[in-house]
Amino acid sequence: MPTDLTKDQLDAFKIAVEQYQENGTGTIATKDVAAFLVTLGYDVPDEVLTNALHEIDPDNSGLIEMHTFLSMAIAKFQSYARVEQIQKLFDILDTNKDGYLTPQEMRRVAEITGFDISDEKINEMVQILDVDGDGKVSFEEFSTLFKRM
Ligand SMILES: [Ca+2]
Ligand SMILES: [Ca+2]
Repeated sequence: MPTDLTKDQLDAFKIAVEQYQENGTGTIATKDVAAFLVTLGYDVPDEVLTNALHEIDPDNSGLIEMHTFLSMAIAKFQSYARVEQIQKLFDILDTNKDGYLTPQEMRRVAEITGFDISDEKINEMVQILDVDGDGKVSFEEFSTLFKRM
């Protein structure tokens, strides 16, 4: 069964998020942001990143809230997301490897990234992404999350 592998992969992703977090404070140092983006599957030019960081951390504190950062990454860097990295992320999240993300699997995304999202919100999110209405999110549907938001 690929279950063990899946758990390892999931842990690896979790570790990546935790690794870039400053001592579990929910913040990330601006100097780590570039490496973190690569882990998440974004290939953002330095110039674009510098401008974005300036906007998100105007007082130059050197620390950014993880939440704020992730929201910004999704909003600003969608055109820099690389398909193969999105696929990798999708594979990690698709714990039973059936090629679809269920609300339960989406829930783990929220848990891993530290978002406090209610089940209603998760279901809502799945409903928005679930274009063909089969109750689960395919890779194509998942990709729109990165392209659209
Ligand atoms: Ca699945
Ligand atoms: Ca679907």
